[in-house]
Amino acid sequence: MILRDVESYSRAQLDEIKLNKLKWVIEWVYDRVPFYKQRFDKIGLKPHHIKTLKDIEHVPFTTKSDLRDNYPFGMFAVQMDDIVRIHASSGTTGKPTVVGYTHNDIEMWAELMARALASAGVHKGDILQNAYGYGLFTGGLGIHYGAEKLGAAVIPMSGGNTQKQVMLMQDFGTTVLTCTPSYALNIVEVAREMGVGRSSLKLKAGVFGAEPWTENMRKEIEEKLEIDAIDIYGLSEIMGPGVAVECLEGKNGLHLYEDHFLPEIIDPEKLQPVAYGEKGELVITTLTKEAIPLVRYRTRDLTTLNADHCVCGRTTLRMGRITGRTDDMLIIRGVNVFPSQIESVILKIDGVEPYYQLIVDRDGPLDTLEVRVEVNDRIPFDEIKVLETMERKIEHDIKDYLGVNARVKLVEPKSIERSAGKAVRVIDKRKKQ
Ligand code: DLL
Repeated sequence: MILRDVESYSRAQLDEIKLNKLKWVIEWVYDRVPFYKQRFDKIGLKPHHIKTLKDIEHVPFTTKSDLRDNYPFGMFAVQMDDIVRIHASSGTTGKPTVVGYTHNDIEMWAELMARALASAGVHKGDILQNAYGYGLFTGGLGIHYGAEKLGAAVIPMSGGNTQKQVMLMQDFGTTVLTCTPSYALNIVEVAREMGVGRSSLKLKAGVFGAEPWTENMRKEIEEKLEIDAIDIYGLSEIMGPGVAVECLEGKNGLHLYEDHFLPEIIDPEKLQPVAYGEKGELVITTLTKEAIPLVRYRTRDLTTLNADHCVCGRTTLRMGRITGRTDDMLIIRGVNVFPSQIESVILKIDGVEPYYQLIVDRDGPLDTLEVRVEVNDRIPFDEIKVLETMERKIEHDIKDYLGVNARVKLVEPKSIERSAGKAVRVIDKRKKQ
């Protein structure tokens, strides 16, 4: 295990680093980004007012719509000739969110991604098959640069072309797979169809993220692939993958790189900070980014932070698994439902596969929720009685756990569309009405 010194600093040392960098970034954005200057001037905030870490609470939040309003480059803090890379994340509607990187930003990102992969147990000598999408999405290139920096051999496969993924995994002796958790399952399925057994693969670990997944999903992937499945988190606005990652030793929360990012958890309604351990929305201030530094960026991701001791020796704050996004929350007849909660219920049931979709609709004034789940091929799909019994059982468990009435519909193996990137879990028909 390789630990950078900074990863095992005392809280006081980490706080000192963070405070110095916080002062730097506040001044950097005030001097260079008109958006921030106007925001700060409006409330009389000057960079020298930031004297302690707690002073961050006086700084206004930044949101995704601020990025959209300043599309494409209005939030950049450097001249365009200092930009060496541009990425963008596509939203469901309208223009994408655009981010830029200076040469130093790319270096920093590669370094953090190398640290993240090392934390997942990857090292020089590993053969890493990178099945995150290459392109405007940050997953592909983000992982790629980090893996090279670490000295691993990267296979830049990108997402899709699943049979070839399996073939190369076998022929090249891939030891580490990086992709979304839903795509990892898709690869497992195709490997089985191709008759490729586990014994012909050298895979030992997977570094999975970019979409919410549950502990039950981790179990499923680890059992099917006989690997360690590590959770990695990030978002384009803040950098891309590598903002936080689990360690191989603990696999219990994601260490957040506090020497580069200042995290807070807030109550998304009251907009006030909450205590360690309490769930809320993750807010991040970048501490070292030059091209597009963001101050108090509201990620919309729901999680917790804790400062508990970790077996790996890292002292940085750990973030809980992301349970959903504030904008992914479905409200079904007044009950708040996150797709990940449904996932954790259905994956406990024997005979179903981890492929599911939630269809939300309206029946007159009432919301309806249909949960489509695939059965595995051991369930006789023509025996209606068996299916009905299973459906009622899952409906009961969902009601019990979430307090919501759902209609469960078991569907045939392989009938739910597979994804090579982020899985589409929700079809909300109400939005089209
Ligand atoms: O998904 C960056 C990334 C690439 C992360 C590869 C990890 C691996 P975006 O496309 O901007 O960037 O989407 C960011 O995805 O705000 C979360 O809602 C979600 N997300 C990312 N990682 C996780 C994770 C990349 N480990 C958005 N668990 C974020 C749950 C995640 N959700």
